[in-house]
Amino acid sequence: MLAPETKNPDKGAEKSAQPENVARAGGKKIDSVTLIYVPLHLGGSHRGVSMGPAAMRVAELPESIEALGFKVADEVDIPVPYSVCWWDKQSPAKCVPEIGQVSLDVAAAVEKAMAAGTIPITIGGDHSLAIGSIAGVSNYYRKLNEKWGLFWFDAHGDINTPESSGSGNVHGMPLAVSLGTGDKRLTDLLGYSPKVSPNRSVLIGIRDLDPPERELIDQTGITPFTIRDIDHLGLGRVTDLALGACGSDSTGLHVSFDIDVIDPDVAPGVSTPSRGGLNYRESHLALTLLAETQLIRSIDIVELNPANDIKNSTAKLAVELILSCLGQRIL
Ligand SMILES: [Mn+2]
Repeated sequence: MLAPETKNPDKGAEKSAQPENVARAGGKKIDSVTLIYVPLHLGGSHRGVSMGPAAMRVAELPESIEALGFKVADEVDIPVPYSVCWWDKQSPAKCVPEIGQVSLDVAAAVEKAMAAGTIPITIGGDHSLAIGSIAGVSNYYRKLNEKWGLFWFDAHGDINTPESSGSGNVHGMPLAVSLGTGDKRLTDLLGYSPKVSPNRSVLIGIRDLDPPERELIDQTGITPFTIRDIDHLGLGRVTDLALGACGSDSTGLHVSFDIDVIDPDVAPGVSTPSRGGLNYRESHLALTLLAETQLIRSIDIVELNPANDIKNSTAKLAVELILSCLGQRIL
């Protein structure tokens, strides 16, 4: 049996507590995160997602991050109106003014966290929160005049427009909004659009698309990797190809991870489950490979719905996935 690490002072002295595979800012290893909790349910018709942040706290997210060797520099709770909102005259999309306000708050918190040299981890809540987090990330790099890439993991395209969407739910539109297509009150947040270039954006794990979304993926020019591509090539190869598609000169990567990209047998606590998703190991592998690039600079983890979960198991998995993003290694 191997001796416990505490009985081997040499090993302890050589190894820092913090994993090596972490993002750097200006060549310096980042040693802290900011947790941004967004109990946003207005983008979909599933109120249970508003309990996501609480479930992540119950699953000991802050404690687990600190045990990995990071400081939790700050925990921010973004206020979300809990009233019912609906369509307005300007758009077939629902709750646009309310989501716009939450997006501004999220964008400000994310940008501030990055400027402070921490990794913002935005915890949902439904995927419409990515309109705000990506706006914040975009504004951060824009001021530095640096290039960055977007990794969007999802069972769905999230690339609907108000016109193509059957439901009007904004959580089916945030990728389109970030690429500059959709309700102007959302695309033009912070005064410019698009927030991210399609040439540096990839969509991974898709298997459940609305018919117009196929065309929209084609029109926007984002690089898609379907679940069929993952079956055929393996997730390792797909990740390599995706990194190539994001551009080798990117300073950082934003990971927007919708938990429904994972198979519902493994992650039942989501709003819109879709069979045939990533298995447990694949979901970790994707994030571990990205962590090894030392480029993950900001993270969203979204669509956790504790009302559908079994004994908080999906929240616990989401905590583990964040640790993989932060460079947790087996050896
Ligand atoms: Mn999504």
